[in-house]
Amino acid sequence: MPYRLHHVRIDAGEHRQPAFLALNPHGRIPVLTDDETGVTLFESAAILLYLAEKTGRLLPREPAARWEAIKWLQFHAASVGPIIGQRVHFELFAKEKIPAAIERFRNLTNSVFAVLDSRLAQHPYLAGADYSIADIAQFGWMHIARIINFDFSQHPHLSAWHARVAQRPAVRKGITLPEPATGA
Ligand SMILES: N[C@@H](CCC(=O)N[C@@H](CS)C(=O)NCC(=O)O)C(=O)O
Repeated sequence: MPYRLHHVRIDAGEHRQPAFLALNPHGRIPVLTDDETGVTLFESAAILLYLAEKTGRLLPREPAARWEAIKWLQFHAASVGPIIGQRVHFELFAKEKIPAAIERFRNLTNSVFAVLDSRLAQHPYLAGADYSIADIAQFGWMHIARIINFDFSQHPHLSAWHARVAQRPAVRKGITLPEPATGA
């Protein structure tokens, strides 16, 4: 689908400006606006469901597989994202290093890695046989985890899935966006 990408500069605080807060009062990326329908959305899981419904793609129609996809999409939104996000905060950014918080979110990260690994031991993709919006959602955090050395190499099925998804042409394009700032 044709789209226009707007790079919201978190480092410059653009996500705290009134123009952006009008789109997402919680001041977080991503946000989707659809000029065709006038729909504005925040929360990546809602955005993915919207795009899947609009295009009729990447969300199985058959009920069992469809609900598997939605379940794993929610697992991303409610568990994996917040847990890794808190680990990033306590381990990398918090000025005060709190050992109990660091240990808690390391343990929780390893626990969600293990859950994903066991699912992917049985199926090539999270919804089952086919790639879906559940994989797109999970890939985002898994890719960041790999980059910042939150190691999941001891989970072979999760690692193989990550490598498989990373090779998809649209994913390869997606991880290069937004393009590096030119300094302009
Ligand atoms: N649950 C939200 C999480 C969004 C989120 O936390 N985005 C981060 C970037 S990955 C952000 O905008 N952070 C800015 C901040 O925390 O000030 C989603 O899945 O869309």
